[in-house]
Amino acid sequence: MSKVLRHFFTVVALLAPVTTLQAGRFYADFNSGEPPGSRISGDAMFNPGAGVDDSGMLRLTVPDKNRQGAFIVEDFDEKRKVIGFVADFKMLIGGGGNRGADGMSFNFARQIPPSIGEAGSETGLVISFDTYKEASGPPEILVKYFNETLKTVELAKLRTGNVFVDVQIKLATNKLLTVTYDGRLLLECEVTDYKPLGGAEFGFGARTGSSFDSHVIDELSIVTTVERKSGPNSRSTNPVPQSTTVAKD
Ligand SMILES: [Ca+2]
Repeated sequence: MSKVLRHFFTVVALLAPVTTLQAGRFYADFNSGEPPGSRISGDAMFNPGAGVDDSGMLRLTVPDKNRQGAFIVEDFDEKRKVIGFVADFKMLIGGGGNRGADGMSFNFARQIPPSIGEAGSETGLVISFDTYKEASGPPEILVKYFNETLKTVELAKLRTGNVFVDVQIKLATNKLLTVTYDGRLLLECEVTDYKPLGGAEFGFGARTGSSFDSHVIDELSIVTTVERKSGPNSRSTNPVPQSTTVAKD
């Protein structure tokens, strides 16, 4: 290739708008209180010594009546649009006797309100773990997007007793949402209307009523894939993975 041609292609590469992908990361083991870049509300608290391997943990509710707690991870992608994510965490729901309630929610949404409970926010994507159904029927996992239910999966058992189970919630960049619970793929759902959210938050909520449970989270990891439109000043046409640990305590 001649020098002139090489120069031409270099200029084209620098000027063309290119979508690149970067990954942000949030991690919290809750061993030393509130992680930077997060907030709690309601009855949520950090308990030392009661989590995985007797480490600290995040307790959204105690096993008592009429409790509500939330934990919000603030945007760690500088308002860039999130086109996919993988959230891994340990979850414990139990301690409320034969009929626990009401469950908890995982949210990726804008301006998550503090009282989301198990139903979740109406401003984005929600995976709801609804355990109250155990009183009159099987418990359910629901996928909702802007308050529209996209998928419901009934389970024989959703409460975990006094043990933590591994949960993974993944939104692939092709809009396929998967929920893996205790090593089993429980749910697949294509979120066809998903539009990449910028400036959104991740959050957990839980609630109890006349029936109740402990709702607990530990060892939370969230990795995002974000869209970035590079402009004329871009010097790279390749995806540039970048890991940013916002909180690791
Ligand atoms: Ca911990």
